[in-house]
Amino acid sequence: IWENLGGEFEDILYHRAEGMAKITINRPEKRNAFRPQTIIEIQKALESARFDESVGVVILTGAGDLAFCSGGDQSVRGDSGYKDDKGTHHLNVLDLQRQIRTCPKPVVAMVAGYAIGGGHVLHLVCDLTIAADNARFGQTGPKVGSFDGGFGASYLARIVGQKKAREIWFLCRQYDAKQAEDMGLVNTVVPLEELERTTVEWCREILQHSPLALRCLKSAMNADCDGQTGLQELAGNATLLFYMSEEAQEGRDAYLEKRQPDFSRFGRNP
Ligand code: 2NE
Repeated sequence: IWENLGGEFEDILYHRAEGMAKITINRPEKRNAFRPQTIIEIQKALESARFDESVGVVILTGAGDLAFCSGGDQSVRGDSGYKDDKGTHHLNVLDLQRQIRTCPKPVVAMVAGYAIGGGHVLHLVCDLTIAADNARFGQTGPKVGSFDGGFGASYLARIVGQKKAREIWFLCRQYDAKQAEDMGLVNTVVPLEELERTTVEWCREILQHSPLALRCLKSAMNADCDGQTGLQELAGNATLLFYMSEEAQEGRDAYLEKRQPDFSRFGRNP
């Protein structure tokens, strides 16, 4: 079903079908570890999906069956971040995490194999996670000299609870798909061969529903965790809805027509 739109990309694949966009990290020889360029490409594809009015839901996944993503590519890790071709050091996956969270369309992680380290945080910040029965989850930061104290810590704790989040980070164990489901880390677990079919089914169900309602719900749930940034997102949706009303349009029209606005026909609801 997928149409390939990823011609310009080296580290990812970008596909679209029936209102779904699919972004695939395509570095299977490194268990889909990301380098700065990988993140830049995912950001571009996600931006493209956001502005594509035919797209209502985005799938994030990894190439092959062995890994969703194994986090930052340690072979390009410099002394202050991950090095790009010019030698600049990045932690640009943090920008991507925020972009996934603020994307006004649902983002669904489709996980086969390892979701580890920064790759684990990527699935975490997606709205839903569909896992194959071979999926394995975990953080490695304290083992490899790294940590994610942002969403990777506080949002993880919101999802699995404080004790479990501390266990995950302090012990750096791996958890199988069933354990992840029991913790509420993933929405469902399916046999590997049914992973894409199930993910597409879930996306089709989402696509039947009101895009504005989904958008407002996502920002409302973000607002509960994301402080003033979360409130800004929620309030931005209130402004969007207000702009769609005759009452707001009367204000705009009066300004453009150089007259006093007449709001008298609009009710003051209790
Ligand atoms: C993912 C895991 C558990 C897979 O194990 P396995 O046994 O299936 O594969 P293997 O043999 O370890 O890996 C296959 C190839 O992929 C490379 C390996 O070096 C190996 O290469 P070759 O020896 O065949 O040449 N590879 C895998 N992950 C890589 C990585 N992240 N960077 C570079 N090469 C990688 C196992 O591979 C594993 O534990 N990987 C490391 C996971 C990890 O520690 N990730 C970094 C966490 S820190 C982070 O992501 C981060 C952050 O904490 C904060 C901000 C930004 C990033």
